[in-house]
Amino acid sequence: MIETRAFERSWEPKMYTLKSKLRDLYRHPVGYDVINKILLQAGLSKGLIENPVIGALPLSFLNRIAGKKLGNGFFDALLALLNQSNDRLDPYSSKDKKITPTWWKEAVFYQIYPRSFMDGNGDGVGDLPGIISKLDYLKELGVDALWLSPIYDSPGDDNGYDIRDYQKIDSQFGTMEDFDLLLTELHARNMRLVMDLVVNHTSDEHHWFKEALKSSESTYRDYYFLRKEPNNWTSFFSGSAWNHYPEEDLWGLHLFSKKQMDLNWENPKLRQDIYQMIRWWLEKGVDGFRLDVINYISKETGLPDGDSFIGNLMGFTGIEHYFYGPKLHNHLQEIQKEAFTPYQAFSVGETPGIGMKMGKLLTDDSRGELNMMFSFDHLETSGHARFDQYEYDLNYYKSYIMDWMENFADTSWMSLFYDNHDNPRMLSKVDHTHTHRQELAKMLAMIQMTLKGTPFLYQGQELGMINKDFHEISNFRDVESINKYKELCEKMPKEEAFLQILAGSRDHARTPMQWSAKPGCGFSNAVPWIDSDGDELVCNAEIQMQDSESVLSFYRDLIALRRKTPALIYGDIEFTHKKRKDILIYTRYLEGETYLIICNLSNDEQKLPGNVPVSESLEGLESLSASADERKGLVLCNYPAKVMKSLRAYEGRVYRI
Ligand code: ISL
Repeated sequence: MIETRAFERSWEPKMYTLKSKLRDLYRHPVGYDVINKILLQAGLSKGLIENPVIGALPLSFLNRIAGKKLGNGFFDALLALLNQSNDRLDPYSSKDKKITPTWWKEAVFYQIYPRSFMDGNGDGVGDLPGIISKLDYLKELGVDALWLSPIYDSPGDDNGYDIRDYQKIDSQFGTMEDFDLLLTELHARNMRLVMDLVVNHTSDEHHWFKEALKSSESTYRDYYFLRKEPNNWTSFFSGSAWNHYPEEDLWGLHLFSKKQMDLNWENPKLRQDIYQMIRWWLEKGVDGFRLDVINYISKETGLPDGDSFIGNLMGFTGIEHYFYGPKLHNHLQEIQKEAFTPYQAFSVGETPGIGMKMGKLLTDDSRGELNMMFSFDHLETSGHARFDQYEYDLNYYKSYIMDWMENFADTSWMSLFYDNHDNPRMLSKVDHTHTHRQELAKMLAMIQMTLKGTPFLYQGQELGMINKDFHEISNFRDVESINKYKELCEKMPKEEAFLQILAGSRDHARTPMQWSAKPGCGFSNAVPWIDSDGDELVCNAEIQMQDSESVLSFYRDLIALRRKTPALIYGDIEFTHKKRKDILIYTRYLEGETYLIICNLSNDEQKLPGNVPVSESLEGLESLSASADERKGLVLCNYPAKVMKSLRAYEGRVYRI
């Protein structure tokens, strides 16, 4: 057990009304996160509520701060969320809590999008034999665990997130024998496997749904939301969230594509079927799961209409009725008890819309729900959404990370990521021109590997892969991009619609992994299912493996450093120069061992602050080619040549002090 600082904040359970003071609501974990989310979406500062005058105002005053008409629906929804929860646990009262060391806190995870990783059978689509052929590459990089995006039998409407049969491997990816071999090969290398668990919805081709549609007598009818009337909820993939089935004159709920039908978690039989399926995979030896949109599984009884203000603000109508539903905690505890705990399975929840304090309620050690969660609040800066064309300011990331590192506490453990299969590449968001591609890639890596939490890399990130130069809408494959383009074209000129898709498309992260400069990127001998744009000629694993200065080599060095340095894993973290724009400075320390990390978050040269905690150890750092002693503790830097007393564009340094 490792001693850590305690977090304390008093929080009194009570009933909330329109007259409740903003600061009281802000003390409630749900109130805190929801109010922050609104401020974030509206591009307003989070400090606002902490202002004593504003904090003393009643909830109804939010109308004026948000500058828009919130309406009764909004207040009802917020008050219902606050009053509904039996979340009377104050996650911040945990004095003297300690970190329990665990493999997944020490591990570096690597996400594979199987369709785009490596094609073993030459059909243009990645597969399991392809993955097996690259395990040594991953081992050498220092990866401890893989998270595989879905490989189950699927019609492929959302690239596998629409599952037809949970216990079958999709023939595009291989066979169950291939899967078993993958697992054996991973375990033989002392690596672990985390599968994607998609249980908010199934494909409309799943036999449960087909049966459900057949008759009102079917056991499966109640496995889904099949109703005579739709409500006003909208889908994440454009349009209404309801599809009409004329055979039975019924409407079916799908928060995602028309072929992804939401499951009704109120039904105990459905839940048991799911647990059985999970146990079946755990019996096979898989080590855990990433739980797709798991915070959406509990929907408010009766599926009431969504509020239009919230719908406009968030871009999706109805979300307040399921992003943190009434039975979410019960369901998670049940999954844990029925399926995960007996196998000591690892779990990380994908939880869009969940902020820091609600995240804590989902992951606190004492809750028995999830080990970790993915929050997404760092992926766009305040006031921006994924399809906006803007440059990401890393100062926002600095404030986000300081907040989480200081307040998430040690009985919860943070996941650290920039890229995944649902987002454009972080490198491109920050630097549209890619002028400092290598340095920025390395600096982001340095931050990710030295913060307190578990890093998740996404395939290609270790090479510094960037967004793709898509030219026309036919280049895109993603159902979300295609639907959204159609929707936007009804409201604006095609060119403008295209630019939005180009800014936010998930396909930027789904092009072939760039193994080599060969046609097909060394990913496939055939024409890949989605094109690359020629970037593989300058950025690929083959070149980078031979280059000790490459982004790949830098990742390898950083991962190795993290692995052998307990201070970088379990050590405390402390930020200095918090208000200093463009510079991020923090230390990690444990049992007398201290590391100092200094990063320039901008593309301009920055003077090193004079009062860096250990300024004497920075003196005389003239040459990186000098011996270790002469370098006085400089462990890693993303620039090869001279060390100067200022920081170059996106320069990052790790010192041992
Ligand atoms: O891309 C989004 C929609 O605008 C994200 O909100 C994303 O859909 C959300 O994070 C949920 O993602 C997960 O579930 C989806 C699937 O399409 C994504 O690939 C998956 O990561 C439905 O299963």
